[in-house]
Amino acid sequence: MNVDEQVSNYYNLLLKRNAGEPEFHQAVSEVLDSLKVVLAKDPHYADYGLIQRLCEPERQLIFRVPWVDDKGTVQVNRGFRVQFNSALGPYKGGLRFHPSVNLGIIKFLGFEQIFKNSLTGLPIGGAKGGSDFDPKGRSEAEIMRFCQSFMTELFRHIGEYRDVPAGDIGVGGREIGFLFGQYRRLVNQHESGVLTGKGLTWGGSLVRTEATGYGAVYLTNEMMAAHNDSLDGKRVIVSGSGNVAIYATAKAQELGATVIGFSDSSGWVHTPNGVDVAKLREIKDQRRERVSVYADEIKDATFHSTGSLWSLTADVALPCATQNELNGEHANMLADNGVRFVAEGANMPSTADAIEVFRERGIYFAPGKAANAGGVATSALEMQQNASRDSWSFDYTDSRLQTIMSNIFKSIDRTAREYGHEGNYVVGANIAGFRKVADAMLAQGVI
Ligand code: NDP
Ligand code: 2IT
Repeated sequence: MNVDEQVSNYYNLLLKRNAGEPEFHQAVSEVLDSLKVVLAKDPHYADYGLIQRLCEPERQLIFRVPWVDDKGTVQVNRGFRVQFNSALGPYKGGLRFHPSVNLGIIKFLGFEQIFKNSLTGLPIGGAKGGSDFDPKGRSEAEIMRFCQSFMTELFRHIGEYRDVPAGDIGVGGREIGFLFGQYRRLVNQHESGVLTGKGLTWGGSLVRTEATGYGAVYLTNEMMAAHNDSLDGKRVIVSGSGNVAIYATAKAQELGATVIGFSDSSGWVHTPNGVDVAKLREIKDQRRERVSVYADEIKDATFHSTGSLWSLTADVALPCATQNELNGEHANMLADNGVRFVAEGANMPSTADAIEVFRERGIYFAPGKAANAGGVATSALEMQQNASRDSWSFDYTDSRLQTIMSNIFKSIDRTAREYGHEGNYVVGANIAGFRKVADAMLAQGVI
């Protein structure tokens, strides 16, 4: 059997056993495609059912999350934690609270997390969790009661050496606080290493809040430098306006770029003269309002509820909102309007079609598992600080993050060349992430 047949057998079996989970299929399909060249060169990576084991989570938890809303009505949500792979270290990955969450989405995110965490070079396995709870329009008291109920089941499955959740869409510092409080109460221990993204006075790390956005821009800068370019003076499109988008915007502008647009699920804002980051933070982080409010309050900004953010003329695009937000048509618009570099702050924001267009049209593309790894890497730095009961300065932690992002770029660039796909950072990231996990799994036997 040749490698193509071998890989399509794995994939067809996966489709059959995981029906109705298109995002999970998409994430696995991209990785398996990249692995063909690895299996052709080193067939031992198919030994001992390695690929089948890699695609099957070690453990999948689904649980009921009942809570009482402000009107006294009982609400029932569904909670998930998919503990995908712990060959390199304790399970690690965020929690997402969004009405679209289902098992397939958590599996795609957990699967991506394995390779991302491997690329950081730090000892962390891959996991993801969350709930179909919709925080929009909920009071703070409702969010607290939901978090407490969610943790009342999750607590028995996590721990400093077992599984360390963090934030993702809909889960930021406030939610991590409510989750940590309930965990601490249930186990009667101040086990700070059980969650990351904590507040600075109770075990959190400086730079964790900024890390994903900053890291994505550090990696973009490395990728641009490798092609004799830089962010200085460039026009950048950033999608989303949450944690990742805000700090990607801040760092890109600090490095001399102008961020000319951002968005949320209600529409997008054109900011031809750049973004007032303090204002955006105030509107999104503190007031928790929609992006149109930014355009109401800032003179040069205009809000658009139709059309596409991706139609702006720019040099760089950083999708930082959610999966599959950028399709083939959008990718063509970007190419037509001058974009030469794309880096994914979000997880899998580009569809398979979009990635194909980037490749055909010569756009350099850094996939999420490399470009947004700065968040989880800084979570691992938070774990190091918790383990040593220490806290590091902002500058020291930021310099560690910069080194990690630089090493990730070097590793994906080198690996792409090694396998004959120079400049294809999708192949580079998938293979570099895979090899380390695969070697660990082979060394540890069939488990
Ligand atoms: P936030 O909840 O802070 O912000 C999410 C942003 O994306 C909001 O602007 C939101 O708009 C928008 N968005 C979410 N879902 C949709 C949707 N279905 N359609 C359109 N817009 C949407 O989340 P983060 O910034 O933390 O996460 C953004 C992305 O980055 C996600 O893909 C996440 O997995 C990824 N990521 C996050 C990391 C982290 O450390 N936080 C680390 C690595 C990756 P609205 O408010 O209207 O919903
Ligand atoms: O997708 C991600 O890498 C995250 N949401 C961050 C995970 C973490 O454990 O910090």
